[in-house]
Parts: sequence; C-alpha cells; structure tokens
Amino acid sequence: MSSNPDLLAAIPERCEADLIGLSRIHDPDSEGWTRTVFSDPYRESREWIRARMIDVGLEVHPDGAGNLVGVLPGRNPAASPLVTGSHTDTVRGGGRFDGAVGVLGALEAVRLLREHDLQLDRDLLVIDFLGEESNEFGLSCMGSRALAGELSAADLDRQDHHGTRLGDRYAAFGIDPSGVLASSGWAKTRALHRYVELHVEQGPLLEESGVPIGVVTAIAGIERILATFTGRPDHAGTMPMGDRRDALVAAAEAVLAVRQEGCGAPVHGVATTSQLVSEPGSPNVVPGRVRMQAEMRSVDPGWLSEAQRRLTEKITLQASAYGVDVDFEWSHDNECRPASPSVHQTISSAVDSLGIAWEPVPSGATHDAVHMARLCPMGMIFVPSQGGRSHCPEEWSELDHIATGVQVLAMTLVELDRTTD
Ligand code: HGY
Ligand code: MN
Ligand code: MN
Repeated sequence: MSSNPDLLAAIPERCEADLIGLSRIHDPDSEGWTRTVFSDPYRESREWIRARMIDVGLEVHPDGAGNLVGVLPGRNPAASPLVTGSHTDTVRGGGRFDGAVGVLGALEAVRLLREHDLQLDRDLLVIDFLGEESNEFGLSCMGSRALAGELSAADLDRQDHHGTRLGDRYAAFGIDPSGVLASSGWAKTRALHRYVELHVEQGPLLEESGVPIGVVTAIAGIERILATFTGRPDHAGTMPMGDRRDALVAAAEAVLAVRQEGCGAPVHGVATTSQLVSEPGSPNVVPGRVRMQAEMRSVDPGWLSEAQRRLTEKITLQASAYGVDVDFEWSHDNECRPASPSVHQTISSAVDSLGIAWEPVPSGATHDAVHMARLCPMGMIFVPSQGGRSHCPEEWSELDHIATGVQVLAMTLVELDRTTD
C-alpha cells in the first residue's frame, strides 16, 4: 500500500470525528465514560457503530452471540477470511480509547483500502465484540468467547448480585440466549485466516521509550481469587485484643501479601486486590467474616501458577496466627496467549517499511485477541497511552499515534491477505 500523503492526511480527522462521535454516547450520570454491556448507552452505541460500518461499505451481520460483524467482501469468498476488531463497551468510569481505537481504527483501515482501490483476496471481517470488559457475572470477552466456542450453558446460568441470570440479560438486550449457544463457535465452522487487533497499550512502556508503535509479544494470563476469611464476631468494646479472631485484620495482611507477590515477579507479573467486604460491618462488632476479591496476571504461566500456590500458603498461615480460617475460590479468566510469530513479523515489517520505530511489548491487559487466538494466528498493534493510564477518564492517546496505528493495521491486513498458509 503506497503511503500516499494526501490520503493518509485524512486519517487523523476522520478518526477524531469517529472517536468524538462514539464518546458522546455514555451514561451521563457516571463520571468519565461508562458504556457497560447490556446498558442503554451500550445499546445506543451499537446502533451508532452499525451505522458507521454501513457508511464505510461493510455488509453488517449481527451474529447470534451479539457481536456486530461487518464484512468487506474479497475477490475470493471461498478463501478463509481475515479478521480485525475490538470492543466498544467500557468499564464504569472508563475512558474514550480502550477498545474504541480498535473498532474505529478498523473502520478507517477499510476506508483506506477502498480509497487505495485495494480489494483484498479474502473477505475482511470487522467485529465489534460484545462485552469485552469483565462484568458483574465475572465473565470478560463474552462475544469473542462465544465466537470461539468457549461460552457454555453454565455461563448463561451465572448470576449477578441481584440474582439475575446472564442468559436473561442477553434476552432483555434482544439477543436470544439459545442463539448465543447455537451460534457459539460459528467461526470454528469457517476457518479464519488471521486476526489482528489495534489497541491502546493501557500501560507506560511505549511512552517511556518514546516509541509510537508496540507489537505485542504475548497477552497475560489472569487468575482471580475470591477468599473468604472466617473469624468470630465479638463485642468490640469488651473482647481483649489478644483473644480476638478478627477476620478483617487477617484479610488486611492478605492484601499486603497479594501486593508483595505482584512486586516480586521476575518477568511481567502483577497482583491486585480490588475488594474487601467485611461483615457485619458495624463499628462495635469485631469483623467475623471478610470476602476478598483479587487477581494475578502474568505473561509467564510458570510464575502465575507458582504465585497462586505461594499466596494460598502464605495467606492461610498468616490468618491462622489470628485464629482465622480462609477458603479460596480461584477462577481462571484466560490463559497466557503468545502472539503468532508470523503475524508479529508481518506487523513489525509494516512498521519498518514506514521507517517508524517500534518495540515488542507484553500485554498486561486482556483482549478479545486471547480468544480469537484459539481460531487462527493472532497479532496485536499497540499505540501509546498517556501516562500509561487507562480504565479511567484521564485515558488519552494522541491522534497521530492512532493514525499511525491505523496505517500499520491496513498495511498488515494487505500483507496477511497475500499469505497462503
Ligand atoms: O481486564 C482487562 O485487562 C481488559 O481491559 N478487559
Ligand atoms: Mn480493551
Ligand atoms: Mn478494558
């Protein structure tokens, strides 16, 4: 693809217009940008995305799993298709770039292909995946899991803290739950060729090295912990300190143990406690029970499983010193997934041909790419996040970086289209 300066000059303006357009659709009562899955703002934003897909000439087919699938027909419909995309749902109080850059950047890449009269041999699928962010059902990447055949009937029976089933939330959103399972794995029936996702880094590595493009080496695996500390409720005014079985003190030590484990990771590894729920929560009662929610991530699967074992031992031992018992429920969110070396090579060659610097980066954030990697060789392109911030209103990426990322995405798709294996 020639780097025709006139055409490429259009990218920043169009991407900016699309990012502004999408960021107008969010929950007005929540700070930052909130477009959580199944919410009204999310419903509105999907209609907006569908219209943008049609504007750029895609044939839009919502698949049975709630993903919005735009198809750019290739010359050879029998060939296995290329796939790109991301998500447009957000965390609560999130930002304007996480996920949006990948979906809107893919639309811009389609515009560039058309403006350069570049018809691909293969169909190109542009997907806005349903519900990438982790939600109250404890399930992230719902759309890409379904597409990869990883969503089960048991998942649809998951309940939120109101007791509502996930399947019923699909139905209330207008997606037939039986269709979600029936369509699940549709991509397994039609072999996919390659998957590439453009995304903001959501971390500080690219900004620190002053490099505009990251080529992802691997996406971190995630293990989540729900630990229940059982002590003994007592009168806070009369029970001597040495005789207490204070569940919250034991949990507080566990929070520090989680942090210590994360800080000790030799490669990329992090650990975060996100919630402590103390019962009964009255000021005059020694906490009898505490539930702690935490997670660990690493691109090093060996470290991740060892860290789980160490943390379980350490927290149990520490709690016993306070006469507090601990039960652990570990939930596996996703495997650590290396990017395909050949797709990594294609992306980095595209960046080299533009004479732009790039660096290999791990992704501590998870993405739909983790599940798409089950279906075909996967790669990801990162652009810098200002201050490494994300999942917050301050999330920001420079338009010229996004435009470069779009150009690299378009060039990568053209190259991958030519690969045959
Ligand atoms: O949790 C994540 O890493 C992603 O932002 N959903
Ligand atoms: Mn994301
Ligand atoms: Mn996110």
